[in-house]
Amino acid sequence: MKNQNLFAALRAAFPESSPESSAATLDTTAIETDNGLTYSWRDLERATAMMANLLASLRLPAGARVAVQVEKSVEAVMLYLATLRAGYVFLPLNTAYQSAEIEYFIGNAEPAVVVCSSKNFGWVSKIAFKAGTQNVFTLDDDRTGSLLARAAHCSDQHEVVARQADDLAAILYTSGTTGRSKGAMLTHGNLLSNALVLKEYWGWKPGDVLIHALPIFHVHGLFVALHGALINGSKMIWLSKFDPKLVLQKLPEATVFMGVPTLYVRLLAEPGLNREACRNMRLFVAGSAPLLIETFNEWQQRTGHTILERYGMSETAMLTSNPYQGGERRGGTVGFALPGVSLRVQDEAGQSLPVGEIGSIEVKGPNVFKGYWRMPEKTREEFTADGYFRTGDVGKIDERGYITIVGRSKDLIISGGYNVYPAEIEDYINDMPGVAESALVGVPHPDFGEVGVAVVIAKPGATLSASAIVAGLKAKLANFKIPKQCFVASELPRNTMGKVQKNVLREQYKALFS
Ligand code: MLC
Ligand code: AMP
Repeated sequence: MKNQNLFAALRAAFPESSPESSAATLDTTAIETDNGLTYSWRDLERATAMMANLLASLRLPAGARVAVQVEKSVEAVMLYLATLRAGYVFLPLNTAYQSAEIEYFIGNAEPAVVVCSSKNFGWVSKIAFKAGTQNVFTLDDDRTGSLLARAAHCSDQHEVVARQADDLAAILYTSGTTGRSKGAMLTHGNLLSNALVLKEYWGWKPGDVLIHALPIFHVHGLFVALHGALINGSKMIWLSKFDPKLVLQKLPEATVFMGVPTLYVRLLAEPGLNREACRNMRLFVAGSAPLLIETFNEWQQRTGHTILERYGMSETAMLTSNPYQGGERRGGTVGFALPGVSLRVQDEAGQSLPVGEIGSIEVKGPNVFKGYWRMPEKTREEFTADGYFRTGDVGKIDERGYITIVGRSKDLIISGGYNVYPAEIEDYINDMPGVAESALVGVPHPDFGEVGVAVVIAKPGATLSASAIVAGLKAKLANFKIPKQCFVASELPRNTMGKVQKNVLREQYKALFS
């Protein structure tokens, strides 16, 4: 049977093997970085082989997880590709996560290998060794660290390990509305099918150049953008961090850009963003959070380009997309279900709803994940009897088939494209001395789209300080999870059942940042 390893499919698109790009060879540029480095396809081929050989030399058990919390760099991409190549499972972690968060992920996933920044080696290795991890390496964004030092001694020849479509390629932690984060298990088949569909649907072609400006620990930057360029044998302009001025400067050299809505908002604030700057661009993709219609319209006016909005999840990769060609890209909608994806809108009784009616979005397809890591119960709960995954998003389908997301049934705030789970933040606040209870709600924000605002109630006789609560959270949680405002109030609004009315709080604070 053909090797279904995702890496094998990506490598097959490297220029030398591609009949479409006869001018390109393995020695042409695959990645150009913002600090002046260039990497050829041959560099990717060799370095991933060396790192894969290093992983193989560790004699890891089948299905071993390689957990990685490092700054964005080309070497970090190589490590991701090498993990696939060697047949292991990649587990990316947001660099903003602090020790309590990392302790949970490492304890839950039990990775055989952990790779971290050298500045974090002290505390990360302590957590890892305690959890039974035997191999902890460092990797920094200046091409230093023990991982590269060790890989430098390994052979640059490596045969891609055979994997079946159903074998795990990655685990992405995504939090739940209750309880702790869940690891979404994505297979080689999930990721490859999605990459191939998007290559076709978004019209990737020879000569395309992608500006990669997203973090590489979530679906958007790690899979959609990266796989898109690699499976098309396309060059990437690699930005270690999103910087609107730098993107603007690089736009004339590029044809494709992908971003969360905040990136578009920040680019629009640049006076130099105009048609001329976008003259060679072919495609702007937005997703991970709702794109405001104002942003969509202003982008069209300023650049002459219509942003293509799509919709996805960690559990499913990409689900829907506005059309690239042969149809209108409609602002405020996320387009159509991608080829191979079945999407339906259901009522509470599990019946499909007619056109225009609002209900729960459920999906099925080769892109839908295998389940939550070591949580069979939770996995069963999130799938219907006929195999559809419950996204937790609420939406409708219009008469032309365009899907609009109108809200979420899951209690989730999406801030600048990052997910913040109120239950997690509330748990931390509720554990603080003198706190009786708390509620975190999402309110509109001009830059991040939505941000968290905390309302905290003191125990009788206790005095609370909002700034002390925020400081307490900062010491424990990733920075993007910190509420942008915190209020100490006398009570929380409740319905007759005693349930906190978060909608009332959202209404109360909706103009806080306008
Ligand atoms: C940073 N900050 C945020 C934040 N990012 N606050 C809320 N939400 C965010 N997303 C805060 C920090 O806490 C800090 O606050 C201050 O802003 C500056 O931090 P920074 O790191 O310098 O910020 P910046 O570099 O400007 O980052 C903003 C950003 C980044 C928009 C570039 O958040 C980002 O890259 N977002 C993209 C996330 C993404 O890739 N999502 C895809 C998920 S995949 P303080 O107070 O400490 O100074 C997915 C599926 C799908 O959802 O469909 O794609
Ligand atoms: P994550 O768990 O980080 O993968 O986030 C997935 C969630 O992001 C989805 O369930 C949606 O709620 C949201 N999302 C992704 N793309 C879009 C979009 N284009 N519009 C609105 N919400 C989106």
